Amino acid sequence: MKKRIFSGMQPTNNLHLGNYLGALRNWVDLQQDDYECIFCVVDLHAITVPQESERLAQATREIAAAYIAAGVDPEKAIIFPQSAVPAHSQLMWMLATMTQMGKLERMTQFKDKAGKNTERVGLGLFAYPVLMAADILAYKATHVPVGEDQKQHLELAREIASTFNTRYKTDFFPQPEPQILGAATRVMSLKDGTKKMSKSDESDNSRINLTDDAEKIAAKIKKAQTDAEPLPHDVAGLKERAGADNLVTIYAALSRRGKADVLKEFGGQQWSAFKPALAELAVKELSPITERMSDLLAHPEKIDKILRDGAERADTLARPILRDAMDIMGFWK
Ligand code: AQP
Repeated sequence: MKKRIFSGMQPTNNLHLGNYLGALRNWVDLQQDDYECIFCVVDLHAITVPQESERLAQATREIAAAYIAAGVDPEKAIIFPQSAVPAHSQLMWMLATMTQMGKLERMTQFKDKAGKNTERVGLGLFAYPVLMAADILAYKATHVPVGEDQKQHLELAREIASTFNTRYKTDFFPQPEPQILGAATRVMSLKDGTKKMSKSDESDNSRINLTDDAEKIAAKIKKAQTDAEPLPHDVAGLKERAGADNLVTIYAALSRRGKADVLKEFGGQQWSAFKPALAELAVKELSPITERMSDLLAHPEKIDKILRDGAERADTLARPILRDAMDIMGFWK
């Protein structure tokens, strides 16, 4: 059987360098003949925190445009909005009935996003990992390329698949394999090297957006957190220097080199020499994507067609899998 890849991004804000290096660029690399690729814009996940209804559809188009601009080929891969395929929500409910609350309570993303306010957050935020399991299992996806922050959710998806299989004495759902690839599996905030770069960070200076122009990218990198020491000569010298480690990691990932190799070139130099080199590299990689994105967004009807066709293709794959799962559980038909 052909390997089947599933992954997605939330239309919560513009995509940033972390989304790109941790996931999107790997999706593009994985588009090979022996993989069937399904890339979803996970709008049902986005509404686990409040979204403006006037913005949601356009944000969905923008994420789809970013996928295509980065190199996802809509002729080969399926690109679609999660809300357009009902199997995601239906399977989620079925799987929710066999997911323990205790396991969901241990999810670090829930704890981070809920903060101290766990009594008042919505059920959707709590159940987010079950929907993610349904997203993957609705296609019997075998591989899931994600950043490191999604590893815990993916482990839970594997457990949920096992619970279903054990409960119904079947091998119906495969165990989806995480693919955490590249040098930058967890890109950190430019303002605080101990915090993940995130779309929802209040400070725009904490991240490089795929829509930032060259000037903005250079300005953000210039302001990025480092320390008073010059760049070290080896990777061990980055220990306890989160901001420094982050910038070297980003450079390594963008240039597809190892960190040791980067430090061979820049070790002993000042940040004032390294930062412009990093900015130049980031602009070289991102500006063609930004340009293609704005060309694509000038024709929203073309993006809508890709999303509609994608939804149809995704529905054709997911519908029979959902029905089979319902048959295994014994539902009327
Ligand atoms: N900082 C990061 N470094 C590497 N990979 C990352 N990803 C996210 N942040 C980083 C990966 O990008 C994919 C899509 O993420 P998402 O849209 O589902 O949302 P998220 O993981 O919650 O990322 P954000 O940017 O922090 O969004 P918000 O602020 O809306 O929650 C995933 O594969 C993720 O691993």
